[in-house]
Amino acid sequence: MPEAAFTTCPYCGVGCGVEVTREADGWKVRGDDAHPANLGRLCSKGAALGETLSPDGRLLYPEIGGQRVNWDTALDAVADGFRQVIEKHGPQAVAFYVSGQLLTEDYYVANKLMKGFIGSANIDTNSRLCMSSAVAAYKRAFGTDTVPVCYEDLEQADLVVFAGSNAAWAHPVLYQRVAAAKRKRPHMKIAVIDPRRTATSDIADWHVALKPGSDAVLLDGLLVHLADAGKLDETFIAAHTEGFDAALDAARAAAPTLDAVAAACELDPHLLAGFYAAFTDTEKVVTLWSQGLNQSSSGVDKGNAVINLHLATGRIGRPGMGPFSITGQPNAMGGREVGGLANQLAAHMDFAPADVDRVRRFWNAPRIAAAPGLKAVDLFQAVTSGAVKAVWIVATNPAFSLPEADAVRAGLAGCELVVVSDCVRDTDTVREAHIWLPALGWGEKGGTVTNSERCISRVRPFLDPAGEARPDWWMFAEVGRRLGYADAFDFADEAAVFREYADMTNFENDDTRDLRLGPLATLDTAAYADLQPVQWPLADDGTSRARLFADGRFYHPDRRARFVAVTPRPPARAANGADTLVLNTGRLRDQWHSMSRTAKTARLTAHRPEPFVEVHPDDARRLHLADGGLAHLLGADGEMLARVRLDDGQRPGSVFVPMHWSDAHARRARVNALLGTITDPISGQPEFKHAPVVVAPWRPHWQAFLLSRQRLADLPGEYACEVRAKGHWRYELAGDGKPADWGVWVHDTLRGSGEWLEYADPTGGRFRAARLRDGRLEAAAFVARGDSTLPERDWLGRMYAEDHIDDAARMSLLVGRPGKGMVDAGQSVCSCFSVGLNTIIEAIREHDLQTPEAIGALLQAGTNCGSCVPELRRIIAETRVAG
Ligand SMILES: Nc1nc2c(c(=O)[nH]1)N[C@H]1C(S)=C(S)[C@@H](COP(=O)(O)OP(=O)(O)OC[C@H]3O[C@@H](n4cnc5c(=O)[nH]c(N)nc54)[C@H](O)[C@@H]3O)O[C@H]1N2
Ligand SMILES: Nc1nc2c(c(=O)[nH]1)N[C@H]1C(S)=C(S)[C@@H](COP(=O)(O)OP(=O)(O)OC[C@H]3O[C@@H](n4cnc5c(=O)[nH]c(N)nc54)[C@H](O)[C@@H]3O)O[C@H]1N2
Ligand code: SF4
Ligand SMILES: [Mo]
Repeated sequence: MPEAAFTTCPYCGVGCGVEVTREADGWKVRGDDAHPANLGRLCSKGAALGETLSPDGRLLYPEIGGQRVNWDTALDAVADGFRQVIEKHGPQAVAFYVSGQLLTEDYYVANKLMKGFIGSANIDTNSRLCMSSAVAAYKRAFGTDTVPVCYEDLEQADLVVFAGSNAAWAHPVLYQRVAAAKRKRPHMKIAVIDPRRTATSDIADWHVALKPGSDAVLLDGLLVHLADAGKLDETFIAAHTEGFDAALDAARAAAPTLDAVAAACELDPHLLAGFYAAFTDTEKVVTLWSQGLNQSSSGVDKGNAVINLHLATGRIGRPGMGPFSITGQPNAMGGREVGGLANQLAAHMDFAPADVDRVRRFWNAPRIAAAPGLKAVDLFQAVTSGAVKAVWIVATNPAFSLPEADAVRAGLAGCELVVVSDCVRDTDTVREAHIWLPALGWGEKGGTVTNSERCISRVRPFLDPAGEARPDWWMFAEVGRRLGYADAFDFADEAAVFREYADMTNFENDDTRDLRLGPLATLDTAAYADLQPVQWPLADDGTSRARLFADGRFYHPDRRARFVAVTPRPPARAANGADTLVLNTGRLRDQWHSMSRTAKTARLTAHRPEPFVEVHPDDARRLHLADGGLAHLLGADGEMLARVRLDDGQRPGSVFVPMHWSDAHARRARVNALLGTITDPISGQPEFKHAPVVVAPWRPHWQAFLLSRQRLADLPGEYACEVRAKGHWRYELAGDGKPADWGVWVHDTLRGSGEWLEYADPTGGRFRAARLRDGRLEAAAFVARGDSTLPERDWLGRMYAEDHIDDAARMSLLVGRPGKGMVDAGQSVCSCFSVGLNTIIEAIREHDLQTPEAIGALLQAGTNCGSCVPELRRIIAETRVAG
């Protein structure tokens, strides 16, 4: 294996290039200065990649029924299992569920097997939950699923609108590029459309904090405003589009006046007028949208409402402008290219008869699927009903990430055959498998990914495989061979897969499909190994295009784009804002989905260590929710527990819960247990952003936290959460039924040799214990009554770095308060340099710091990836107000 490699970050769709080098103390990860996506930058997650590579927790060997087997046995079992179901019940009774975190090569082979050879289109992907609404919107408008802009457009724009995107946390490097461009060109304006205040709205000139789910009214109103202000591009509309009049009529009906929009969206009319005026008067506008629009029961219409604005003003295909659906996962785009969704075929073909025939001939496919397959939510309902009897789940965790997650899990538990390929041994989905296939992880596997601006980058291996892990494409090819299709799946390596895919993009493509990889179809293995980032479409001579549709030619048969008439629909299940609040869910800065990698590094878990619900102080007062207390959340389909965080940036009547906690890291903290299977009728994308929820205080009889150098299992409590901290594990616990004797229980749980310190106050309900060995802290337990408070965690955790716990520190352990000279840095704010909240507040007070830059100069916080800068600014404001 090499000592250094250039590869691509495995997290978000920005697709940053990274340079990894082996150094004495492990792998060092830096931003690749030459990569066009990030030009050397990395965010907190990318920068911490080197700390996530340890083999602990990995799935290392194939297993059947929990028993280790060899690969041949496992693959034979998969092939036999699928063959038997197909023979008995037909190809519609089997399914694959794959992921935007697969590489293009993996994705391509999976698709070829299911759609071309098994003969069913029951292969869908978690991208269904992610950007299938945007795909459908692009296809309706352009006749092709194509992002017409590039990242530079965001820097060249005079107005960037973030609609339903918290890019500062979800696409940090791209957000940093926008923030830097704004610093350079202060006349550049930013609007953020989001019901809650976010880190992204930190740089907003207009934070349009609209009523949840009301975006279509806002966007329709803007179309009306453009028309009334005489700012339409009549020439473009006439020459290149269809359907404008109907779209404007629908918009007028829904949003006749600015005041009507302000009322419907519950916005200040002045703020709305300011935003509308900026959009109307600025030529170079990029509207970047994400899950706040997509994850909605009318997500496709919302995407089209955005695109309508750009078509109506001709602001498309030219520098600094365009409608930009940003993708979430590292290879969501690659999946779209090779037909990852159940309603597409590979290489931008779909189920039109001519396409089906072309794909059949290209693959020489014996049993090509002729009609779309089941979309994710329907697919798992079919698993539950028994219509699908064998399912192979790859690189995704549906028992965690789909709505009605408990039902999905129950469906898997009742399914005849569940095959799971994953890198880790314990996820909510992996627990339900019959056959486990260990997959190569980041650093071990090679292939390509496509980022949000259509840029294809190489992912390169630099680590030996963990255990017997193998590439996903290889597993599909091996099963294909075992099903009798040796020739079709005879790929020597991933380069061979890539060539075939690239060739398919060129096949009978007389500019009827914009996706073309031209000369990449003939890359030899060496050239593939060296492939530099390259944006499609590629002409035969290798020239690529950063922007599309500049010529006004689209991909509907008549080459004209389509306006779509959008009649706004409210969220399917309404909350009244009083007894039922709107449950909004989404992402945190330092965690990635079910945290299978990001929870491995203490730097990343420190920012938001526990599952929480963010509540506006007014709602909290009304509902008797205390900051730092626990809450019970009841949705239509399930319930959860979470820590309460008060935040006045929350919209009153709405709460925010991060999506990240699953049973692998916490107990009763799966937010998707609450959400119903409401989907967009066209795209099938679930409504993850607005569900009614009842939030009430949950008052446990006892609460506790444990610190331990060893990982612990089987802890008591209705509520439990595991946190990887520096040098130790922390467990946050709370419950009603408590152990008979805390002393006995703690000794049992934290057992081991050494010296015990103990403090018990049975009447006060307090119990504290610590075990020291060779002068170092091994384990500690802090128990209190449910209505009292526990010590701060940060300074206690820091004791794990000490080689000798002196008398003063022992005393501190027992009284639960930092002693003289011990610092309580508080919860982490900057994860790059591990700088805590208390340290920052103190520095602001002591040195009268007024800017994030001043904090950075003193404490380094915010000077590396910059992701915490919005938070620093808020801390400054709040500290200065508090005095
Ligand atoms: N740190 C981190 N980054 C990630 C990921 C991760 O897990 N962690 N995942 C990646 C993936 S797969 C994806 S898809 C992207 C998602 O990236 P984003 O879509 O930016 O992230 P979310 O937090 O899901 O949601 C965005 C915002 O939508 C807002 N919203 C809720 N309701 C509405 C509404 O009615 N209207 C509007 N306008 N906004 C609303 C939410 O308040 C939230 O701030 O992130 C990617 N990047
Ligand atoms: N409430 C709520 N729910 C949501 C969302 C939301 O905003 N709110 N967002 C939705 C969105 S946009 C998304 S994208 C999904 C994400 O949800 P999931 O896809 O379910 O989440 P991950 O934790 O990323 O799961 C990826 C799994 O793949 C494994 N893995 C990683 N690399 C590889 C590989 O190369 N091969 C194999 N075989 N396995 C690998 C990891 O170990 C991990 O277990 O969640 C969706 N669910
Ligand atoms: S922005 Fe961060 S998570 Fe996204 S690709 Fe870049 S380094 Fe990775
Ligand atoms: Mo996503």
